[in-house]
Amino acid sequence: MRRALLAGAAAVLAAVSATAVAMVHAEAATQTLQSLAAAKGKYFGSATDNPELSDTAYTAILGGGEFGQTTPGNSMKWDATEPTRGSFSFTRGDAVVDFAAAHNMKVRGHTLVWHSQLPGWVSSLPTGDVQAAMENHITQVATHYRGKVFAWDVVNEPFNDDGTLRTSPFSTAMGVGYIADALRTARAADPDAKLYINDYNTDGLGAKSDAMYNLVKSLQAQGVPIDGVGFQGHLAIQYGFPSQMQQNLQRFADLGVDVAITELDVRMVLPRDATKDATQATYYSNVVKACVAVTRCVGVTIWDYTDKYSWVPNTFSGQGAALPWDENLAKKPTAYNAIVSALGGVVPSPSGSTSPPPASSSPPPSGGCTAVYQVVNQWNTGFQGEVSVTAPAGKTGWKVTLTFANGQTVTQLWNGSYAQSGSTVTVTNVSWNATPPATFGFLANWSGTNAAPAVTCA
Ligand code: 9MR
Repeated sequence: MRRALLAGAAAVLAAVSATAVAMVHAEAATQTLQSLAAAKGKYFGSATDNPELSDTAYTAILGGGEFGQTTPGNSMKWDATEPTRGSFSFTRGDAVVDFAAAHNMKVRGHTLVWHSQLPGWVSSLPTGDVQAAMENHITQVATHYRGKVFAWDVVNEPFNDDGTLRTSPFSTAMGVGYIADALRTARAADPDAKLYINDYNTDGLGAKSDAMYNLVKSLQAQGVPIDGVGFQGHLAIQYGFPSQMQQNLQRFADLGVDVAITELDVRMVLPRDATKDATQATYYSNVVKACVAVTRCVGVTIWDYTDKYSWVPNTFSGQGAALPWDENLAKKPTAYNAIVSALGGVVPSPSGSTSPPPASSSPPPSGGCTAVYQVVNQWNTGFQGEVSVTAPAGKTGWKVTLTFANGQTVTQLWNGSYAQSGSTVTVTNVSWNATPPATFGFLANWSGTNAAPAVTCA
């Protein structure tokens, strides 16, 4: 009798936990950064660039539902669009626009007037000719992309860090008035695009954001079209989090302009470790929460989503690891889950493993390791899976088998070597991750049903 009762209770518990697992699965399949942001009336985006668009593993994630917005990192800048005077090239920018259109992403245009990535011919113009060149550039580029971008960074980085006006061919020729002229010219070329000024180190309260604030007020007083202010959000954990970011965004919103986080990344001094990752995650969380808390914050864009294509290591020697996906296109659970939580989402718990993580007092699992499988992203015909391998200290070398029931086929796998034979995928460690904990990721095709595989670890 007692045995029968216990067996019955165990069956009920098993059914309840199976339901819980199924719920987490359903949640994980539909919840993306974009879907969470959209539920709050915002977008979540990633910058991209043309060389990356030929990397199919990269584009599978970029266009796979996590992001509802993109910004071309370089291809709409002056040196790309008008390398010689009057001769315009839109091929690379158009490629980004086409990718975005095919994957349900909106585009921020970046950028019309900037002191950097400016072709030599602009810098050598006589001052009397700069205004005409600037107006023509804005008119041609904004007209070409009319209806294709929802916003323009019309002017980029107009200030020095102390809040004084940055010297550029434009400020030299026209003084601060170049900003009003640029905005008016952009409005005439594309009356529907939201017109932004965008800068870095303006994320928190301080002299530089005060300068931006005063500029916006003064433009509004002159009747100049200004719809938004972009806060780039290039942060570094070693320099501290910007002071009172939410209050800063709010004071701009209170002027009646939109605000956006336009180029977010959070770099660190390499190498990565768990403590730095945790600090980075709080930065991501704080930025996203600040945007969520400000109604007029329209969205957050990370400055590409993967360390594979980050600008950081090329600019700051010894620094990097700034993005929520690593250089192998694997999600960093710490940063990613922090963003998910900040957007009000449920952090997916590992599920689908045949061997749940052992309690600290349990004996070592048979085979000496535990593998936890999860789907981190899924779209029409493909999905991205991730497996975490843990083991008691002392184990070197691991082998995970995944046996799929629905014909799933792995097309690419990172942080492991793999072979697929029929329904069974066998994955072994690579030289540098032989000692658990280790995580590998993969892309696979599916159709019909995408049930979690049976998992073993040895
Ligand atoms: O991501 C861009 C990188 O590929 C370029 O080499 C760099 C050149 O200046 O510009 C990067 O993007 C910048 C953006 O346009 C404006 N804000 C700072 C960004 C990082 O440098």
